[in-house]
Amino acid sequence: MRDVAYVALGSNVGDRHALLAAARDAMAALPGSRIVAMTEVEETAPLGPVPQGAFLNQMVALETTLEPRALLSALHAIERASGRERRERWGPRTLDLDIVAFAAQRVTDAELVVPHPELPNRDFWQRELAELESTVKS
Ligand code: PH2
Ligand code: MG
Ligand code: MG
Repeated sequence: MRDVAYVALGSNVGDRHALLAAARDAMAALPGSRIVAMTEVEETAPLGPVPQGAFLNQMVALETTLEPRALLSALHAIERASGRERRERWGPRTLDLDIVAFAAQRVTDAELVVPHPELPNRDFWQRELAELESTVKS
């Protein structure tokens, strides 16, 4: 089945614009997948307990035939290809790719919760998601 996943991109280490661009290219190259809408890239102050540099954030609407868990492992592979090392929770990262929402699907297991549990706490995700949903549905 073809569905639309809403994927948040974030980077606060390295060449942030280039890292987001490479991530968009890699997502568009996933099997059965294409980017059908994307927001502007915006700079946001770091959220959470760890003092760190500002993030570039963006969200894309990815039409895909991949199931949510298959998409998650593909996104993790793209993160690893960016040089990301999983060190500190909420800490600085070259690239973070989070599934914020996935059509009308709900997922709750040890590896993946969709819609993303941080969605209620992130104004910029709510704004970006609303913008993309209205583009995709119109
Ligand atoms: N991601 C985090 C922690 N803090 N802050 C901003 N502004 N943007 C993020 O994407 C972000 C964050 C952990 O995933
Ligand atoms: Mg994240
Ligand atoms: Mg993440």
